[in-house]
Amino acid sequence: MHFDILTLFPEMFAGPLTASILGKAQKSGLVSVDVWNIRDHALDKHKIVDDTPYGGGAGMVLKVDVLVRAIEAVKGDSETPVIYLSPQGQVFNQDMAAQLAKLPRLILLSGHYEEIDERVRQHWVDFELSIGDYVLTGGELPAMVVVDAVTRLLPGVLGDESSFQQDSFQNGLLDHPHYTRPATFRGMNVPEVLLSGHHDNIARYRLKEALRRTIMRRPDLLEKKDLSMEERQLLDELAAEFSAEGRVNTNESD
Ligand code: 9WO
Repeated sequence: MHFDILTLFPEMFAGPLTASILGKAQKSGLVSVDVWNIRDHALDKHKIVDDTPYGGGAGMVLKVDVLVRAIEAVKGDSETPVIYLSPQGQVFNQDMAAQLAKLPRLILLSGHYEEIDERVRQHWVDFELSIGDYVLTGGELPAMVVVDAVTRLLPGVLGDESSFQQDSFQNGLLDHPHYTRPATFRGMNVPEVLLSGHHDNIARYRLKEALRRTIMRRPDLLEKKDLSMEERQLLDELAAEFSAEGRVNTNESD
């Protein structure tokens, strides 16, 4: 997988892309990233990339000619999709990350402070993605979020033990609780079942706790999900627990 990132602040990308898993994935050749400076495509002697908006108003607008030169220089005659990171895009999620991970190459366009000329959006941008409903100073951090979310899905990037967890999120539930030693800390115990070595019971406990978390914190995720027989049964058990609690959550595990 190859990412081309177009930005006015290439230096913002140095740390996050070279550290940890993203750094390793690049070293091992599973992913490559080129960061390009949009300003290199400004042709005047002051390297101007923006101008005042037609119709007046606050802010500046990134110039169509500069942006199109930058996009065309990177894209060449390839069919690589151009993704613009903006609060006005479709909200990015795990399913989109999985779709993007199937592609050989992506061009990510980050604006900074200013909006882009609408003609770029209409004729050169294929998808507009938002990472959530808030405004940042630019699309650089969102571009890094997309690179991170997509890269970890590429075969070979994560170890084998992690792929189960990925399945667990991709089955549309929040993750179950995790514990490690000691089994007792200041009187707080790890749930018995996790110490039992009984793998079926452990899997069932984890699925139930994943369902509990999802229903308590993100009921919207459950509404979208197709439930298995086991999941329906566990949800019935949880509903019985909730009514026994008289709608007050006294469960120790949450
Ligand atoms: C800047 C500005 C200045 C004066 C008046 C109005 C203004 N609006 C903006 C503005 O919205 N700037 C954005 C900054 C332009 C596009 C790039 N920027 C951006 C991207 N902020 N937040 C994102 C973003 C991208 C993806 N997901 C979440 C947030």
